[in-house]
Amino acid sequence: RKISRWNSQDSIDLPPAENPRILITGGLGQLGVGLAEILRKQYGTENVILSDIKKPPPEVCRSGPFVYADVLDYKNLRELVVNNRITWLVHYSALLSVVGEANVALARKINITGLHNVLDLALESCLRLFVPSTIGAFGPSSPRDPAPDLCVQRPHTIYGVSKVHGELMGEYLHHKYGLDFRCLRYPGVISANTQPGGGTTDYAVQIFHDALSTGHHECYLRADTRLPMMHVGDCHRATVEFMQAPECQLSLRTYNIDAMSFTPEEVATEIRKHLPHLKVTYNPDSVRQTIADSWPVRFDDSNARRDWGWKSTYGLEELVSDMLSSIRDKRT
Ligand code: AKB
Repeated sequence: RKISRWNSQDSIDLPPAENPRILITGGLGQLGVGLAEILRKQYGTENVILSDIKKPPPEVCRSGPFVYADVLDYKNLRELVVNNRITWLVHYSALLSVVGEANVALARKINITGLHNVLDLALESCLRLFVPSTIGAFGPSSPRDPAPDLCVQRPHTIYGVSKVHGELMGEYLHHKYGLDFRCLRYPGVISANTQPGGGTTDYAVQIFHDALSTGHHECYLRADTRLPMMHVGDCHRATVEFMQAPECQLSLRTYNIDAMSFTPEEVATEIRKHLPHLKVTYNPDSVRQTIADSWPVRFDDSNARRDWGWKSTYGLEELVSDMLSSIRDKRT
């Protein structure tokens, strides 16, 4: 798409209106690289820029643009957005629940101050902004089975508090100034290729690696702790479909998305259908168990289904066979 300057014969290049230019913050966490891969297939490699404060591994460098971005540095972020003509921002920088409890001051800085920078920039530069929220945005006084989109949210972790703050700030700026803020509450996300970074649901990734290596998993949650979970493929698809949804279809700006709920015992039983010798011992850790006990056991995602057609594809059976075969493939 070319646009003529009114006073010159020159023309300047603009990205096609339907092709967003996307910046992903916190791109080297559990979700950034996979999401970038999908977005790059749809919108072109050069239109999706991954960023982080860490040095990327060579395969990430080979797969497309990567830049340094510190969400605490507003000028650095603004320069990236302006110089790269960014139109969508996916804000993945955050400290998760367990790491957050171990370092509250840092979690407050990254999850709240960093988010404020991103919100200001999105408003200033008219960006479509995606910020993930989580089952962790609920607390012991929320309805747990299922947790609806709109209900009491009084989380007891700094992670949850920062996520509720993000939901409310984004929605406020949407209502007051028209910011195109979009937020999905993710369940625990399970991926074979990337490690989660210090959350309460991490056991549900580790159990697969342990099942295939030592055959023994020591679980830090009780056997009957039920939590909402999702295969990373569903999580990426939900994010892309939600970002692409026309604004007129969105009756909310923050949606729950659901796929399945299981306990450690249930996932272990399903894994034993493939690996009968898996042994799981339970040694509940008080921090993680208390957090898990305050989170929903199931999500009500009927609004996402109705408004923009969300539908998960992986149940527990599909998740387990995919995880085992993907980890096996990576090991060979
Ligand atoms: C965590 O356990 O902290 C995260 C989450 C559910 O948001 N995986």
